[in-house]
Amino acid sequence: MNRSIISLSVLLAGSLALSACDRLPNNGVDTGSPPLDVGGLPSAVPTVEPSEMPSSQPTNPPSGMPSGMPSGMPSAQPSGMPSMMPTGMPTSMPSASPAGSDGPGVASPAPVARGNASAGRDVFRFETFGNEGFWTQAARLPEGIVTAKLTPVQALQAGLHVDIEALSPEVVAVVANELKTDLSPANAPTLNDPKTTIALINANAVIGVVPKDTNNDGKIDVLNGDRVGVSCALCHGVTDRSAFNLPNGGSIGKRVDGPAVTTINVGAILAMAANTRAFYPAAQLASSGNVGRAPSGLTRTSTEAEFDAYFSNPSYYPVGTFDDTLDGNGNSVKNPPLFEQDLAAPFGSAGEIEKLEDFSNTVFTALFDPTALTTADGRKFLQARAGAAGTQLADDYAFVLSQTNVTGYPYVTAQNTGVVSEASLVGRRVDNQKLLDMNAYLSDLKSPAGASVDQASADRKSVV
Ligand code: HEC
Ligand SMILES: [Ca+2]
Ligand SMILES: [Ca+2]
Ligand SMILES: [Ca+2]
Repeated sequence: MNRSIISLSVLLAGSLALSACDRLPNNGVDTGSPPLDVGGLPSAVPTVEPSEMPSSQPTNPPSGMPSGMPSGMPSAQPSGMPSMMPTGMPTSMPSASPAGSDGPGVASPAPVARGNASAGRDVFRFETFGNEGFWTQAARLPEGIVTAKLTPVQALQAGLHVDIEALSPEVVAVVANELKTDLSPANAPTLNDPKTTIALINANAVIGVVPKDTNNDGKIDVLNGDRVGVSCALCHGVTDRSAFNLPNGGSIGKRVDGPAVTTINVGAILAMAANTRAFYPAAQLASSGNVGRAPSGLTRTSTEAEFDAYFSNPSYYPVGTFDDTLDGNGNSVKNPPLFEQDLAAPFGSAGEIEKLEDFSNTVFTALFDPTALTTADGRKFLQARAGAAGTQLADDYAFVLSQTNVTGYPYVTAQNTGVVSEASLVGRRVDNQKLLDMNAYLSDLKSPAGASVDQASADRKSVV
């Protein structure tokens, strides 16, 4: 994800170049405006951003979300985007591979700094650093879930996973009985009752959707004063599917951390929020040159319904993907697994982040609370990466937040470092010990067993 933040200028620059020189026919956003000032960008190095290559293309069919989404495979990523090397590349960029190795050219990548792995498990599963402020006050996801009357069956269809160990024995018994049925409302009333969804969230059973006792009364009730945030587990954690598995959807069972969450419909979940416009920088925007899978980009005056239509359309925002570039380009990419992080440095698809804790910090301080882009240091970051276009993005986003009555941001509890660097990309840094604890946990995650193969065939050295 950090890849994306880091390469924000790359993407913005690419899209601006597109809008200025290469305007696509029929994109519906040709305003005839003069090319935007991209002064101050690093000089162009014609190279392809690996993470934007079609390898990020989703392969999952759309899940059965109840909103009548169009079916069919999502279209490919926009091709031919020009790209530039961002400034401030880490010093550990791969150079020549060591002799005799076809591995990365980093001879001795920095070992992952380790804290306490068991504390890190809780950070991975439950830590929000206060992002429930963004998800509840700004994006208003719980309000949207109530309005949509989201049932547990629909939540599973959206690809959410349920931690059975968070449920009481009584609830498990009821659910187990209903899971034996055809899940119709007549035969599975509890699993078709929107109140059950809220109860599951209150029980902290929906993986990656984290309730917090915001009003400090010792109880969790997200309909009465408590807020809901998100954690890393949302896109990097599933279950063992021991109680239930919905093909192309979610599951119920014991938590399994690390596998890619390939069937979650992040776009549909973002659309369900009552104020989806709070995700403005993560949408496909006309002002960024309308780069993305949709025929036209959104603007700062687009309606909630228009934002919902973009995010909930799996042809535009494919199932199993997340747009981790806050750049106005509609370029969501596949959720990856998180195994063998100790071997994976440098991090991100394009390998531009040297330290895992820096990667995680960017997720917490920017992706889980994009309002940070409107702060002085958030603007400094955008400006450094994309010049005037970055400032325009921040201005437009602040306008959208004000139009939708969002105040009191940014929400995440972090130290203002006063420095815009890889360690605090938008000038903010969350508790470092927790980041190191999660480093240890992620580094220790065991990858799943491989497929069973015929050993004789596997041992045969010759290539047919
Ligand atoms: C909403 C979905 C989502 C959430 C939540 C999420 N991620 Fe990711 N993560 C992604 C996607 C998509 C990518 C791939 C981005 C890319 O190509 O760089 C990714 C990439 C990564 C990578 C890079 C893997 C590699 O091979 O280098 C790491 C590490 C990572 N995430 C850790 C985290 C951590 C830690 C958190 C919580 C702070 C988190 N993620 C939360 C979707 C998510
Ligand atoms: Ca409470
Ligand atoms: Ca919405
Ligand atoms: Ca983007």
